[in-house]
Amino acid sequence: MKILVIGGDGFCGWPTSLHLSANGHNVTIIDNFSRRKIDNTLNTKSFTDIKTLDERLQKWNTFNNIPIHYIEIDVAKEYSKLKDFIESNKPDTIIHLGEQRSAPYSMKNDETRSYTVQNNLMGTHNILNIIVEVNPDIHFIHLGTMGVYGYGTVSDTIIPEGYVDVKMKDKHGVEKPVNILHPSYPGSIYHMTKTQDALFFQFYAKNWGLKITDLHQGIIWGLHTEETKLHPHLINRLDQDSDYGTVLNRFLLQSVCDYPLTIYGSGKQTRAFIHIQNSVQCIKLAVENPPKKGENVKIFNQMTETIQLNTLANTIKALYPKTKVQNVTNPRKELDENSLEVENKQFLDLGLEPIYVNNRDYLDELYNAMEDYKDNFVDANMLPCSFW
Ligand code: USQ
Repeated sequence: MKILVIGGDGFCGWPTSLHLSANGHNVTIIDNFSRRKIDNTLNTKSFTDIKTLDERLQKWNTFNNIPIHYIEIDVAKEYSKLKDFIESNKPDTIIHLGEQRSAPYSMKNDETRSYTVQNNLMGTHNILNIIVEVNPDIHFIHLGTMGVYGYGTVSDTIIPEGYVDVKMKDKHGVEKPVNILHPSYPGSIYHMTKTQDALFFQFYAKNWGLKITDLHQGIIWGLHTEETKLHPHLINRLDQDSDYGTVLNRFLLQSVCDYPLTIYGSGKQTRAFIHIQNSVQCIKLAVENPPKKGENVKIFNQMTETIQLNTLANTIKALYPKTKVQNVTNPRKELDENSLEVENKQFLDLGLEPIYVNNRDYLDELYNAMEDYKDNFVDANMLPCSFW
């Protein structure tokens, strides 16, 4: 299949591109290198030594028969360039991993709020708009987030995959069943853009019959996939700073670097998690199982387990006894404590084999990989610097 990966130089996009390429797909990357540029503005860098996209691809293309190529386009700003490219490239599938994905960064100040809305909503809308014009048969896959559902909206529920059955009263007071998108409860500007994307998708699927898949992903952990492990030039980025670093990877690298784990608030927040290897497998499954034309937007919960943050910290403490923890005043407006159960039957039915956090091999692999990059630890970026 011919696949465009937008954001193919990023933390999800790079290993996704390699995984699809390794499985025989013809991949082209579109990227504007915004993640690398934002690192510079935040005075931080990937914990791992990542190569330029040119160097990465030069190496990958020695491993694989079908080379991956790339083109630099800002999908939110360069509409004509993007349209011309999609017209000439003729992809079967477009995977959009090019949104600004940090909740703290999106809440940092008025400029980052504005940038996140402009980048995420314009980018997503431009692609949909072009698909209608160029080829409505293109399958569009978007990386959404578990955070759109909110936490603890209705106690003791299991979060369904995108839709809920509700009853609405007609004018005679008779209750009638309807199936609707799960109500949105975003906790940041970033999460809000994902909830607004969902309305774009519903409208474009209904009006033009576009084939759209939205992946509501949990917090990724891990670094390596089968493909990124093949050579040091292929290594993935690993965000360590308090804006882009995510909780499990940060806890582990803090332990490696003898820095006390930064538990925000009570540590009783429960979140959904998925290993990066499982994440790329899910995207491949989504590519190979598109919705039919005219069907509802296909929504998957792309996660494998839910864990409370204190449990996570205790697991790391038990495995790596030198670990210390600290309780940090929560910089975010979020529930101090929540329970979370999530339905993920669709990917399991398609054959996904979950990698769980209590799988010692995967945690050790990550811990050992981090040991090699201890010199890249930036102490100054560990405590929160975005507050809301
Ligand atoms: N947290 C800590 N200590 C830290 C960092 C975070 O206690 O050092 C806490 C946060 O307060 C929060 C939880 O850990 O309760 C998760 O925070 P996070 O930064 O790991 O993840 P989040 O901001 O929710 O966003 C990340 C990705 C985002 C993705 C989302 C999936 O950046 O792109 O959409 O995870 S989910 O959280 O399921 O919506």
